[in-house]
Amino acid sequence: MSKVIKNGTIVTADLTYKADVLIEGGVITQIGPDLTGDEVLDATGCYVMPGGIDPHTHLEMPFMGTYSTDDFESGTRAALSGGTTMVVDFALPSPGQGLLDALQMWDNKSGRAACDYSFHMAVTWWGEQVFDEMETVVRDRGINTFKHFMAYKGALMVNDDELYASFNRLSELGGIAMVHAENGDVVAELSAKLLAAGNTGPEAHAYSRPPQVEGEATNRAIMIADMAGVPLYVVHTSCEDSHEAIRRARMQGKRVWGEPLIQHLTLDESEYFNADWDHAARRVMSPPFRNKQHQDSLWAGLQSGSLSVVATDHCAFTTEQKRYGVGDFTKIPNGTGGLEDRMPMLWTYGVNTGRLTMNEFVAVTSTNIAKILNCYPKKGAVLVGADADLVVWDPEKEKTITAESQVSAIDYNVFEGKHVKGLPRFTLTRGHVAVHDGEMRAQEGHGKFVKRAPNGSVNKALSSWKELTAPRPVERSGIPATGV
Ligand code: DUC
Ligand code: ZN
Ligand code: ZN
Ligand code: ZN
Repeated sequence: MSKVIKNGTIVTADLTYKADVLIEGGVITQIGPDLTGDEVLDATGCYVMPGGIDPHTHLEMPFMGTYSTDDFESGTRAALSGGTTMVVDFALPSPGQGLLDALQMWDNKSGRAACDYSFHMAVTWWGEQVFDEMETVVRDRGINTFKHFMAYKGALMVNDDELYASFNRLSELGGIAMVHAENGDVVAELSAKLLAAGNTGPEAHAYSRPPQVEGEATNRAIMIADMAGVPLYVVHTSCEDSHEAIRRARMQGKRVWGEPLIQHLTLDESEYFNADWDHAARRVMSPPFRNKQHQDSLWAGLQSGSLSVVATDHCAFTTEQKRYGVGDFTKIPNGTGGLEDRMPMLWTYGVNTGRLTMNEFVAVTSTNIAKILNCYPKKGAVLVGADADLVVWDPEKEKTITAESQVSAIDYNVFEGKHVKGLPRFTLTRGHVAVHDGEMRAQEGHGKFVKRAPNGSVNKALSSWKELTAPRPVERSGIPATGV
């Protein structure tokens, strides 16, 4: 049965024009005037855009002694309700666990997804098994992105020797390195010092992770990536210190991307200071919320193109889980939600304020990341042949965000009380109408895994540094017979 989206205005990362969209077998088969189909979806007054892609989620993730509460069922339903049609989650081996073993665990969980999804692989330790399995993950399993935690010392963190080894391996395989860039050694020192001085509350979490720890780690990751010759994607860029490093690297011709979160763009550090314990703890995430100057830097980055993608790092814990950290802020599970609010919040605070054009909105919520992750134009496009992952966006539809009305399974929402204008009329996942005017018709298990191929020779063109400093043996005479 075919469907046609009629009377809408198509908005892509580069074009805005009036046309209908015909969908058959889950893909777009025609774009043009006066199309007909078995079922008509009326898009009068709406924009027809590529569905959102959230490249940074942690669904049902084992972390800090518990599991994040939104799983692939509630998480992908939440995504669809807000116009997001694909999520990319992190398969996370525990230290010592094989990559393929971890991937099996994520395969099992993700069977319930209502929208399409992909995985990034995390490298949480280093050894021959990881080195070997990386090739299988890239070549056979369709995963070309590998995340490294430079923080969470004693748990997920990898050191510089491990980063350098992994980045080199990725360079060989055509993969992309990703980093959670915070200096984990310094965070551990600052945390211990704060606790020893009696600072046990959630605000101490922010003091333990100042912008400098992020700026330092981002710079270090960029330099190591450059030496290894691998493209680098910096997740959750939250501050000018990190953004500045990314901006400079891009100006130097390095393949480096930065990803601000909708939370960091719209919420600031006052959430930790002018509030009760639960309010502050519910907003504990790493990196923490920053001040307004850092926020301005992130918006400027989206406008100028030095930052490329808006994500959520959706990692939702209930209030009860957050209370594991009463008396010790280091035990508050790190993470906030945002999957269903990312698109309406960015539209409201970006497009409606004049900070972003509609085309820029599409670029940073969908098209840019589809290109970076090598799934464009299957995803992130309104083109004939692309998957019909679409959102019919009603710029006049409004609501106030509340935990009570949200899809996410937790008991609060960090955007509680925010008024948004701009919401989906329809969200389609491969042609299936999952949301119609707030009514959920998402189907558990509808989602499919999206395979992504490695990059070709592009990795080698990163910078000329490697060529210029390649080891050259020097022929010399007059070598002394003995050393000192
Ligand atoms: N930061 C969070 O806040 N939660 C999940 C992992 C991370 O890096
Ligand atoms: Zn992270
Ligand atoms: Zn994360
Ligand atoms: Zn279906």
